[in-house]
Amino acid sequence: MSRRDMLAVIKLGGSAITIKDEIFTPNTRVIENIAEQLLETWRDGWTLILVHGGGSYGHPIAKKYRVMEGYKSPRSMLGYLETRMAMLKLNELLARTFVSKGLPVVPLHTACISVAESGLILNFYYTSIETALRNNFIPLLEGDVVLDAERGFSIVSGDQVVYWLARKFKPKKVIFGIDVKGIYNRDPKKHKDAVLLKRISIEELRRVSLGKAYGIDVTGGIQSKMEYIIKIVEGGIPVYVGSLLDPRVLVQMVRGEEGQYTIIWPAPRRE
Ligand code: IP8
Repeated sequence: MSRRDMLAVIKLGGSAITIKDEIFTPNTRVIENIAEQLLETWRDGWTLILVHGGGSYGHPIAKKYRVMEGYKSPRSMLGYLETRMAMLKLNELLARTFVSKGLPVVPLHTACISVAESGLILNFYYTSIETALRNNFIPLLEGDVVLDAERGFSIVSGDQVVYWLARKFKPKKVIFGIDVKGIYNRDPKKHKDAVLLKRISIEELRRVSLGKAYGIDVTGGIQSKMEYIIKIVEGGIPVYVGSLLDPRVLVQMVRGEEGQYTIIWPAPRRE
């Protein structure tokens, strides 16, 4: 079996791993549970690449200093650094929890292995990730503030990072862990009768909604997430979307077991 057959790229959404409206507050219970679930999949033999979002660490600081607009003044440089430090803090917290549970994660900060142009990744230094994988580490990347050839610096979402990783490594599956059960026929945060769609095509995905981003989101929230999901599925890779607040769904998604989550399946290829 090739590495690709057991490779999963997993996004750990900021709204699940942090308390989104309380600045610098991790959701410790959820993070510990994620570590336990990841350990089970690791023991099953899965190769993992992890990417986490900003939640109440990166987003409020980036918004305060308008970091997404790039370099404007020396104060904006301070904003870049503050945001970077906030993301480092969250990344370290995750790494320490994961390592304490026995997962050999290696933080590979997106800011150090990529350069952007107008907010879009231009170069990605994959060699670090390849070398980490070859040595049985679990790379841990993040949505980050990245040096930008046009704007000085800009924010690259974890979803964009996941897309680049999927393009390069062609994993068996990409998983987006979020704070709702998956993709619904209507916005579940507004409509009580919204129905979870368990298996859908890209065409159906284009017609439905994950619900509006909750709290501060400087990287385009749900709309931008949908666009990256569509691009990944168009590349022939199934995307799983499910809740990290549920204690078992992450394991179920990695193993492909029955559960309450959504799979967006690529169209069968015509030879
Ligand atoms: O939460 C954004 O990553 P995301 C990271 O995946 C920063 O959109 C720096 C706000």
